[in-house]
This record gives sequence, structure tokens and C-alpha cells, in this order.
Amino acid sequence: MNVWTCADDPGPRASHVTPVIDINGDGVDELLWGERVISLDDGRELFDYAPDYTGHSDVIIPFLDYKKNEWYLFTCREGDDERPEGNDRVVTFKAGGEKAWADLKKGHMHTAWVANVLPGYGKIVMAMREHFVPDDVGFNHEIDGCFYYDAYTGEKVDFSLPCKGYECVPVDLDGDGYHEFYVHRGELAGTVLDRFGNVIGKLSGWPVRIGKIASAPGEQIMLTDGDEVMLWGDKDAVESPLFKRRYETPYLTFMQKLMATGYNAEGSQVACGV
Ligand SMILES: [Ca+2]
Ligand SMILES: [Ca+2]
Repeated sequence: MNVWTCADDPGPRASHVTPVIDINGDGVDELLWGERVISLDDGRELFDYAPDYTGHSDVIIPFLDYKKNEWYLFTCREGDDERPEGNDRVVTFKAGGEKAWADLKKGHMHTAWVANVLPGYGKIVMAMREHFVPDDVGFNHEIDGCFYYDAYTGEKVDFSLPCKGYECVPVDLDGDGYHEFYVHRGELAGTVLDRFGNVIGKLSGWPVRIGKIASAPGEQIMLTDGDEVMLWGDKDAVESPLFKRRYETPYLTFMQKLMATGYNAEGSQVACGV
């Protein structure tokens, strides 16, 4: 087997999430090690989306343009912004490698998600920015920005919920193709919101997994209070054609199993595009 190494190579340095997806459509899954695409068939690096970037990406999220049947790759980054001009902080690539859009040049982008909330199942991405503040134990993370973009074009979107975007994760509970949100931190922790910000439920607990966990229609929320694990869903959920389209690819189901191992089960990284 041709084993891939990157010892002294320039280029991106991994991510806190590692999607496994057939991003080039040849029937063989790839491992997205940050912005590098590694074949699970023989270990070769097939592609590097960002050879000019030497930091790492906190979140990598593949997402599908349903109308064009084309994949995109959204990433938010940490590191490699020390040069005076900085470096792109939030970037969306087309699957073939072309940069669809990018924004911001400085900062540590720490959490992100992709959700269907605009009319016509339009997608937005949320990216949260932090900066390091030295303190008596080393450094602290302080949040200094939360940004919303049209996922395909990068245009800023005026989207707001009663909570901060980084305090919640998207989940399509009723299966209609639009995301609801579970608030997992902050003053509204435990609240379930629709995409317009209306409160539609109240739960409690820290997310274990979010997404399609059970065979029942729709997506579910698995929570724990430290003692018990609870699974919540919508018993009246009906899966729309678009919802079913999302799950036609093995990606989401596979990631649900992979992330059930417990890696990065925190914050928006729970979602990983699921
Ligand atoms: Ca492939
Ligand atoms: Ca929904």
C-alpha cells in the first residue's frame, strides 16, 4: 500500500472533524484530512484544496447543492494568519477545487454549521470567531464574532435567532427539509427553535449526537444529563423528498456512525454537516 505522509510538505494541517465522503464521485470514499483529500482505497493524497494554507481547519463541512447535484466544501480556519495580509478564514470550495468564495483575513474561526433556512431550501453557513487572551493559566478563548453567509455565494445573510449561532446546532426534526435548532449553551440552553426563532420545545441536556439516529422519520436529538441518555424526535415527522435526497448518499449515515465513537462531540462539531 502506498502510505501517505506529509512530514515536511507545505499545505493544510488537518481539521478537528474528518468527513469521509466520495467527494469526486468515483465510487470510492475519501478522507478529508482538513483541505487534503486522501483516498481510502490506497492512501494517496488525491487533491489539496489549499496548498497555500499551512494552518488547520477547525471545521470542514461538505454540503450538497440539491439543484445542481454538486458538492461543496466549507471550512473555517485557525492559524496561518500571522502574515500582514492574513489569510482566508472562512472559505467554500467547489468539489473540483475552485474557490467559490472566501471572507475575513484574521482570526481563529472556531465553530460552524450549515443549515437549510432560506426560502427554497437555501443554505446558510454560520462561523464563529475567537481570539486568544492571555490569562494566569495560559490563555483564554474570547468570542468576538458570529457571521452568517449564503452557503453558495458567500453573501452576508441577515439571520438571527433568539440565541447566538454558536449556541445552537441545526437538526431537521420534522423532516420537511428545513432545519430546526437545538440550543445547547447560553441562556436558552435546552430550547428547540424553528428557523424563524419561534420556541417549539424545551429539553435539557448536552448533545451526544444530532441527526438521523433512529429509523423513525426525521432527525433526532440525543442528549445526556450525565446519568441518562435521552432520544428526542418529532412523532409526527414526515420525510420530504429533499430530506430523503440528503440521505441518499452514504455520507450522513456513515458520519453518524463515525462520530458516535465520541470524537469532537462538542458544540457545532456535533453536526459535521449531518
Ligand atoms: Ca472518491
Ligand atoms: Ca424541519
